[in-house]
Amino acid sequence: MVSEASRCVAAGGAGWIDNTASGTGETGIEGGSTGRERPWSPRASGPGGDPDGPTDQRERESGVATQTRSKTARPERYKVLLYNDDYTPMEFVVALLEQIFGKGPAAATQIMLAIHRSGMGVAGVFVLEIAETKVSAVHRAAEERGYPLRAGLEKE
Ligand code: TYC
Repeated sequence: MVSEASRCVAAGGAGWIDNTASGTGETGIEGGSTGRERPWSPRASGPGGDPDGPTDQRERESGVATQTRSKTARPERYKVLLYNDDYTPMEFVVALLEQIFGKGPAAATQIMLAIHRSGMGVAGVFVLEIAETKVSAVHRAAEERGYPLRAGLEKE
């Protein structure tokens, strides 16, 4: 899922830009004020100007009427789960939590023991592509050594 973090918005009347300087050339975008344009329109000029003010395209071209949306899209995140088994050595799981998931020795040991006792545990939380890469890394490392350790994903 991808969505824009920001977009162009109309400067007119939004109240977040100092309109008093607009239309006088003080914006530094366009000089040649005729005094006829709406005060918030840095590009409208003279009798031929659009009385309705700037279009989105104008705002985009002016490069000034942008605003960061307060509502930012948050990518979905996924838990990477590790499952217990009877054969994978504890030290291997701890090393893997340190190397693949960036845990410190104490946290890695705690997570490993929680998995050992409860059957499953969360190794980390990531956006989907990273989570999938972590799962693959776990499976590859375990298979290289002939251990049956399994990892999986769960949407947060
Ligand atoms: N149960 C394993 C043992 O006793 C250790 C282990 C912990 C295995 C966590 C997998 O995800 C795991 N050697």
